[in-house]
Amino acid sequence: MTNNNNIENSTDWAKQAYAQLKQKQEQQKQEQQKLEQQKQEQQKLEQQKQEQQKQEQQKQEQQKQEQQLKKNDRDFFDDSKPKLGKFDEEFTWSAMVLAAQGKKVDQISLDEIDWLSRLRRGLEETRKGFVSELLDNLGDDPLTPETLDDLETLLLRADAGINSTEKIMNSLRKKLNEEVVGGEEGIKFLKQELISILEEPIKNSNKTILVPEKGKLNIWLIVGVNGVGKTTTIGKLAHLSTRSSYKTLIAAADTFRAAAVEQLMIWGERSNIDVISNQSRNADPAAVVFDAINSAVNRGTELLLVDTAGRLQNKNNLMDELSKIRKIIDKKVPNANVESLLVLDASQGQNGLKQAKGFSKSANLSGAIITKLDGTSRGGVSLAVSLEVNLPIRFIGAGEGIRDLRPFNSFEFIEALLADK
Ligand SMILES: Nc1nc2c(ncn2[C@@H]2O[C@H](COP(=O)(O)OP(=O)(O)OP(=O)(O)O)[C@@H](O)[C@H]2O)c(=O)[nH]1
Ligand SMILES: [Mg+2]
Repeated sequence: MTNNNNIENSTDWAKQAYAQLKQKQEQQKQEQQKLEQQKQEQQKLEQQKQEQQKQEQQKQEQQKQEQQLKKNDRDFFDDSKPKLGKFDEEFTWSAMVLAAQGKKVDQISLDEIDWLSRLRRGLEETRKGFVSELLDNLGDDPLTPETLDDLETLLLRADAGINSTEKIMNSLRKKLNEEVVGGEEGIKFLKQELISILEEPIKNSNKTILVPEKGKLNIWLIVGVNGVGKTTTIGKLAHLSTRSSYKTLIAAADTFRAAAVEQLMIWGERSNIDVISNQSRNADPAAVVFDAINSAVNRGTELLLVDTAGRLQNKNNLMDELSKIRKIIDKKVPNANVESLLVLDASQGQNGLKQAKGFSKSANLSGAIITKLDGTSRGGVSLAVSLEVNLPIRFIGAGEGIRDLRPFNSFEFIEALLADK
């Protein structure tokens, strides 16, 4: 009986255990099925997502291509983008000049080649009247006192000024007294002398090249008599500045000439830069600068370019106006880096030099910008500015386009000036 009971009990237990096992297995199966289902759903979702992403990518790719096509069209007409010139004589020359400065091929940008070609073309007039004749006279023969006399005349004709010419001639005569100087060597020596004149004030300023200090307010006052190219230069500088990622702002402090603000607005628009102005007639220029400084400080501007009048009722007014502007700047933002840059029109030759002397007395100048080097035969005036007014040349302009201005480089300049040799 006891045994039977035991057997019955054990079969019950076995039955129960079996039933439980079955139930558990069923549960596991269901859970597995559920998991499988979830997994499948997830995979499906993943696939859908991938498909969507792929479609999105394709769409973006297509849009990019369309934009690029449109951009290519725009660039073709847009003068602000460099275009690859022909592999002509100019191109080779530009590459040579850059290589002579130690730049490797992969460091030379299209922009640089493009500029050097244009600079060379710009200086063509000066070169024709000066170098070509000089080279005709020199030939490959050694220098003689007579060829030096010719050189003297040519330097004066290119508006290098009496003092620079004399300095160069003295060095050449000294060299000639010491040794026989061949034609080619003479040109090399001449180039070195010319470069050293241009480099002297640059060296004295302790700044090889003028660049705004990042993360700080730099204010560049652009001054000069009327028509020399101040406003155009501001337009070109603004372009250079934004392209170099400086936060830039323009102050229209020429309130004397009616159309000045409008002209500046157009330049501002070209580079997407705001122009602070006061449209009312004969507004106070110093007040415009005051407002512009406020905006500059609020916006974290890094370069504020100030356009000034080239002509007022009389010359004293002009100088007074400039010193008033300067005082406001010094008082309001004493820690800003301030540059007072005199714009000189190369085609005015020695006349421009007189202006430089006049301004340097009262406008606290720190540098010069030579414009209109294209189409003048008086590019030599740059030498006179460096030697006689002791102003470092900071930029040169050779054309009316937005890209026709570059930081001054004496080596490039002299190579472009004496480009035939
Ligand atoms: N060829 C050439 N023309 C230039 C250059 N820079 C300026 N100009 C032209 O010179 C003329 C006068 O230029 P502006 O920039 O208005 O001169 P500005 O000094 O601001 O003149 P004011 O405001 O009247 O004092 C314009 O026709 C410019 O296009 C240059 O580098 N080359
Ligand atoms: Mg102007």
